Amino acid sequence: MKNLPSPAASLDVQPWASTRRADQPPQAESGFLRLRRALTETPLSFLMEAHNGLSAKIAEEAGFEALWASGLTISASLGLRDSNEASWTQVLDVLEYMTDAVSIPVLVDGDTGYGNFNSVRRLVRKLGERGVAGVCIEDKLFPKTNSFIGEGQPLADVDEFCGRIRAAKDSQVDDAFTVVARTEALISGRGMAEALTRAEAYHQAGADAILIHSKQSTAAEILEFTERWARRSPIVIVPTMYYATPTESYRRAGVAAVIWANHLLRSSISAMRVTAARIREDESLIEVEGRIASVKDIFRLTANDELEDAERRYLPATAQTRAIILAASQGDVGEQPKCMVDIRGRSLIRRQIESFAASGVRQVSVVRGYGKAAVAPVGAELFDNDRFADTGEVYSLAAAYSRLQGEVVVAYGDILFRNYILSGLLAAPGDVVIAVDSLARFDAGDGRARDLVAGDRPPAADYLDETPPDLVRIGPDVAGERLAGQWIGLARFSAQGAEWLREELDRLRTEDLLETADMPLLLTRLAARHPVKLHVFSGHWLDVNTVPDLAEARNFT
Ligand code: SPV
Ligand code: MG
Repeated sequence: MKNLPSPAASLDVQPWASTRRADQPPQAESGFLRLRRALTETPLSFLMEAHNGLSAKIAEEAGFEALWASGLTISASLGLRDSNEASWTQVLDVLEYMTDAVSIPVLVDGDTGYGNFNSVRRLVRKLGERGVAGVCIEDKLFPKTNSFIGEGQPLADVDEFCGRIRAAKDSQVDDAFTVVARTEALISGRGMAEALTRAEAYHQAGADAILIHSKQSTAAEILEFTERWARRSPIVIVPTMYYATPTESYRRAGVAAVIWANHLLRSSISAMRVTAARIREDESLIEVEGRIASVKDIFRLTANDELEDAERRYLPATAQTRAIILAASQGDVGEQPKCMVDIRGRSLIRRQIESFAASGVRQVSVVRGYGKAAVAPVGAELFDNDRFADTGEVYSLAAAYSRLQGEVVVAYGDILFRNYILSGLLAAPGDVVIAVDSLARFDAGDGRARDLVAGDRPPAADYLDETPPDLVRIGPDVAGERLAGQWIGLARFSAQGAEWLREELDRLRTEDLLETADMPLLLTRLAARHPVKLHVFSGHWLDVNTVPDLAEARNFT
């Protein structure tokens, strides 16, 4: 330990520290530089273990400034031992998921460097190319064994290991890439003097920081090492075994960074065990549902809203359109909900979802109510109106209020229609457009038709007139020359129309009408404030409300 630079005079100043410019926000720096600063600047930094994209994200959200991509936990999360059973390129693939998921820098546990200086060179190049900010290599032999297994593990020859460090520094693709050299001298029982000698040799070989590891249950030997090291270069520690030592001791000792090396994986193992045992025991999810992260939380962690934004930017307009199918009522077709009746091998709702898909509408929300357990069509998002028995269609629509954004088609869950009707409705101009059959059909029972449409003028008889009337009202008692036909239970709302729709729902709620209102009332009220256009055609649709309707439907397809 001769010819060493003299230790820093003040405990508060790290001699290797650079000064961050006040006008330089950390986000503007590369990940390489941010990791380098985390390891070289006061105050003490904390690196959290992560082993995949999700755990990386969780650590970032918790506020950690950098991640430790642990060899132990990456291996374990793959179901493997910490003995280089995963190849380094497999580890590299995991790292890419992590760096993609977060913007904080990643220091990877590079074990021994996976071989000699030559393996280290390629490793460091590839890490840099994938945006991994630094690597830690340890003075052991490939294949490595975890530090907490056995005693007296063999160590690498000092000169050979220094060659690995120099090879790493010579191969870095960014000047700020960090190489941490880890000595296992204390772990392997070689004593303090050898630990210090090795650390000095690695420092001289170009290591940016020294990781001194210990498996004692107190920090005594770590604190002795740091005192004798006297801040020659940044020190990184891993207090897994001496976890009870107050963190303040590390600050006072001038430690640069603490690695919490495996705690996200270990906590997830505990949580998964509890959940698995509970579900196994109960044969039910009831006890666990409120205690575990929600599915929505998964969507948030994986930034689904960003995908929705991107869809708005990149997909054709209809792919962003959402269908909301109102399927809460029972109907008169027997015990099962009417949307689930079988029509030649496929349920009514499945056929409807397929019609939407055929017109490019692939985002479908279904509002269920009666017999909801039976209503779970694949690919549809589900909302529930559990008060289906004493509320109307509008109350069901309000259950999907959060989806009334952007272009939306609202459909009754009991109708079948030829695809051209929907395509025409999607292409029709207007912020609110309703599909109207000019051949209003009158119920065989009472001779009346529901949902008759009154326009603001008589429908044009002229083939060339392409401007259909605007809606005035929908009701059972429309007659005379303003009768434009029958609303079939399909309506399209542009983003603006959806906003009007939300406003109308808000008004109905304020007026205590939300529970009782039906769609004709809602559309009539909307028409009083905004233009509601008619898309008129003739026939080629039916609704399935009764057993005779069902027979007709089976002929229709
Ligand atoms: C790791 O997290 O893989 C480490 C730290 O190398 S330790 O398990 O303590 O060796
Ligand atoms: Mg390791």
